[in-house]
Amino acid sequence: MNPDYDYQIKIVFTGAQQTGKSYTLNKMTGRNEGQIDLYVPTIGVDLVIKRIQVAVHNKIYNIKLQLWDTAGQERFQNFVNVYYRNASGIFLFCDVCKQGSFKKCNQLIEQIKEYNQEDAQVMLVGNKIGTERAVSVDEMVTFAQNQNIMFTELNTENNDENNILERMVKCVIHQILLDKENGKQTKQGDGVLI
Ligand SMILES: Nc1nc2c(ncn2[C@@H]2O[C@H](COP(=O)(O)OP(=O)(O)OP(=O)(O)O)[C@@H](O)[C@H]2O)c(=O)[nH]1
Ligand SMILES: [Mg+2]
Repeated sequence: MNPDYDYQIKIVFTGAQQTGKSYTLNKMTGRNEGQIDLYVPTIGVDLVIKRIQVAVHNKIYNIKLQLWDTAGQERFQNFVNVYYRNASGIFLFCDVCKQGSFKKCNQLIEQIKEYNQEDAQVMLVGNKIGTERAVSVDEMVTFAQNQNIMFTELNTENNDENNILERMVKCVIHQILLDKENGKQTKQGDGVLI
């Protein structure tokens, strides 16, 4: 039976605790509607499926997204690392009000490099803008440039979360198409990435 999607894409949300990973994912997917502001620490990982359509080079793609929400608490770190495997996209969250959460990105990016062999598209997300900030845009831009990853600031009050998701998915599809063009037999090139 043919699947009802063109690509299945795994995207992981990572970052220090309370950086707003689950909050953002809830807004993207409608999960836990009504209790979205409550802080309930993620225990281990959660999986949410979302289907979207995106246009790349004038073609519409049906995408099945596996969105993996991971725990930021240190005690889960080893457990979480395993989930970077086979991911095509990784959101690396930082709370712009907390320097500690930005420092943690140094550690997390090394773990991503170690556990993700697929060269996932990584996007640093400066979250909670609009509150008193402790991390400057310059610091985050420099980090993103040095690590050769994407960068965005996120204002969920403007419903920006779906824009960053679409941007991520488009980047992943571009990479899949590029790999195909170059005859690179990646898992992505097979059309299904789990
Ligand atoms: N002001 C503000 N608060 C936010 C924003 N995003 C999340 N929060 C709040 O931050 C707290 C933590 O959010 P979570 O999304 O649960 O944090 P998390 O990163 O999933 O944390 P762990 O699961 O422990 O790793 C919650 O109380 C949210 O309401 C934001 O953009 N602005
Ligand atoms: Mg969480």
